[in-house]
Amino acid sequence: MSTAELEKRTADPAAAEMLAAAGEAQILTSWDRYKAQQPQCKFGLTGICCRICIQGPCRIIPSKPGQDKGICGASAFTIVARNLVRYIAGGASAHSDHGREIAYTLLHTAEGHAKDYKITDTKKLLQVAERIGVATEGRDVADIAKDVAIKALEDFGKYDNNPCTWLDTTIDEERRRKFRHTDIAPTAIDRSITQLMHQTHMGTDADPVNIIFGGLRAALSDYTGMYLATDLTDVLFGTPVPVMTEANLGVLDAEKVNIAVHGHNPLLSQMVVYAARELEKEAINAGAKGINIVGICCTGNEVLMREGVPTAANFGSQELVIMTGALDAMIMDVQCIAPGVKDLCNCFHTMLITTSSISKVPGSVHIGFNEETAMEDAKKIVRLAIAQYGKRKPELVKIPQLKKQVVGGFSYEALMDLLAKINPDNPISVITDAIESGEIKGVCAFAGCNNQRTIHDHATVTIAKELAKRDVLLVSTGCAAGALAKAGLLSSEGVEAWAGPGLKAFIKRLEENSGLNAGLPLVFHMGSCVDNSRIAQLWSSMAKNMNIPIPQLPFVASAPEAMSEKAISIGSWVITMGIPCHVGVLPPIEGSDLVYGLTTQIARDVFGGYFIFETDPEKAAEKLYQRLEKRAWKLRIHKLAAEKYESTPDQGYEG
Ligand code: BF8
Ligand code: SF4
Repeated sequence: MSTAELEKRTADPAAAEMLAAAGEAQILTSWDRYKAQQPQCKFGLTGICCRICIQGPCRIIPSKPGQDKGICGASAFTIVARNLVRYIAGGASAHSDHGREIAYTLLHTAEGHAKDYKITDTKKLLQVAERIGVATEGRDVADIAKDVAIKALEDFGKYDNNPCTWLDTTIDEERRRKFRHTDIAPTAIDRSITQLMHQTHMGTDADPVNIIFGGLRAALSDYTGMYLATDLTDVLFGTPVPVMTEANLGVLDAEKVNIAVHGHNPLLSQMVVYAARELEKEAINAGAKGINIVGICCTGNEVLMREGVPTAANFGSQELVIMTGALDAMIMDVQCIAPGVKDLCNCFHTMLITTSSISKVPGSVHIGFNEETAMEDAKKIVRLAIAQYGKRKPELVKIPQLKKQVVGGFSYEALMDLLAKINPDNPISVITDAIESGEIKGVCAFAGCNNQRTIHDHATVTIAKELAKRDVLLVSTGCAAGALAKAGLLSSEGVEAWAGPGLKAFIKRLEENSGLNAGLPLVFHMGSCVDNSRIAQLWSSMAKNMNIPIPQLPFVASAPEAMSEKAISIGSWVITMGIPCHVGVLPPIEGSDLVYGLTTQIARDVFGGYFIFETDPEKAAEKLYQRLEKRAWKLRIHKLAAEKYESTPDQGYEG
C-alpha cells in the first residue's frame, strides 16, 4: 500500500508503519481481506437476507412480486428486525457469560476453592451488598461475598417475575416505571436471551415492533450482566485508581520477553500479570532483561486500569503486534480475537496460546485455564513465552518507535474521589455545576470497536477532538479508549492540544486539587466494554443530582467504529436508558424504513434515547454537540420557568 493509501486505512502511524512492512513481506492482514471481500452483498448489508430456516436464504427485492417476501411470507421488516435483535442476543450472551464466570470465581473464592484469588476490595463488596440487599452487619467478609455471588448467579436464572437485581438496584424510579410499562425489564438474563431466540425462530414473531422490544429486553440483560461483571471484578481485583502507562506498538520492548494478553476476561490476564512478576528472574536467566506484559482489546483495558499494563493495540491493529517480530506469546481468552492472528504467528516465532474451552484456534497451543489452578496455569503460560523468546529472529524485529503517555484508571469511584477534592460533600455536583454554568457543555462517552468499514481509529479520534474543542467532557471505554490512547488524548498533552477554554479550565481545576503527581487527561478512561456500567453509574448520579430524568441530561454516547454484536447490545441499552447514541457504521437495517424509524425516531418518543447513524465524523460531532446543546438549553428554560412559577422543573423528555 502507498502512503496515501495507508492514510485512507488507518489514522494510527504505528499501524501504518507495520502495514507497510506487511505489504512488503506479502503478509495478508484483515486490511487486505476486507479489500478482497468487496463488493459486499447488498442484501446482507441492508439486513434483508434471511437464513433463519433452511428453506432460505431468502433475499428480498421489494419491487419484485413474489420476491418482496421470504418463502414463508416474512416481510422485509420482520427479517430486518429479527436479524438485528439476534445481534443483541449474541452481545448479551458474551457480556453476561463473562459476568457469570466472574460471579462463580467470587463464589468459589468465598468458599475457599479458588486459592489464588482473594477479596481485594472489601469496601466495594459492602457497598454492592448493601445496594442489593445482602445483610452485612456483623458478618464475615467471605459470607457476604458468597451471598453477593449467589445473588449475581440468581440474576441469570431465577424463576420469579421480579426484574433482575443488578438492573433494578442501579436505575431510578423513572426508568423502573418506564421499563415496567414497556415490559422490557428482564427477570433472568438467560431467559431473556433464550426467549429472544425463540421469538425470532422461524414462524414465531412476525411483528417488528414486538421483536425490537424483545431485543431491548435482552439488551437490558446485557446491561445487567456487565454491571455485575464490573462490580464483582472490582471486589476480586480492586476498584481502579489513576495509573500512568503508555499505548501503541512502541510499548513492546526488544530486550524483554513480550507477552500480549488479548480478549476480555481478567480472571486470566490478572494472573498472568502476577505470574510474570514472580518469574522475572527466569526471563533474565533466559537472556532477556525481564518480562513485558502488554494488552490488546478489553482484557488489556482491564489490566491497564488496575495494573498500569501498557496497551499495544486495539481491535483493528491486533495482528500488527505480531508483525513487530518481537511478540513471544499472545495469550487469548474470549471475544474479539481475530482468528487471522494465527496466520501472522505462522510467519514469526510468536506462540498463540488459547486458554478457554470455548475459544480455540486450530494450530495454536491450548493451556486450559482453571480457577482452582489459576496461578499454576498462568506460570505455565509465562514459561512457554520465556522459552519462545529464545526462538525470536532478531532480523525480523521491527518495533515502531511510537507510543503515547496514558493516564487511566478512572473508575466511577476514582472519578468521585477526584471531584471530592473540590466538593467533598457532593462530588458529582462539580460536573453538574460546570454544565449548569456553561463551562462544559455536557458529557460524551466513547465506546466500541474498530471496523474495517471505517478508517482505523480515525472517526473516534476526530469526533473526540471536535467535541473537546467545544468544551464537552469526554469519557471512554473499550477499543475507542485504545484509539484515543494511541492518539495521545488520554494524556495531559491532549488537554493542551485540543481542549476548548471551558474544558481546559475545568480539567485544570481538577488537576490542581487532584493530589496526583500526573496531569489529568483530556479523555477519562473508564475501562473495558463491560465497564460501560461505570459510565451508566456516572449519568445516573448526574441525573439524580440534577433531579431530572436521564433523558433530559446533557449526556450523549458515541460508538464511531462499532463492529461487534456486543457493541449493538450496548448501544441498545444505552438508548433505553434515555441517552442519544451515535453509531458511525450503519448496521444492516436500511432494508426496512420501519425498523430504521423505530431505532432513530420512535425510540426517542418511548425512551428519550435513540440512535444517530452518521458515518461522517465531522457531521457526527456536530450532531452530538447539537443534542447536548439542546438538552442543556431546555434544562435552563425549565429551571427559569420553575423559578418564575414556583413550580418543579418539567419532567418530560427532550423531544
Ligand atoms: O468488548 S470494543 S472490538 S475488544 S467489542 Fe471487541 Fe469492540 Fe474492542 Fe472489548 Ni468491546
Ligand atoms: Fe426464508 Fe422465511 Fe426461512 Fe427466513 S424464515 S429463510 S424468510 S423461509
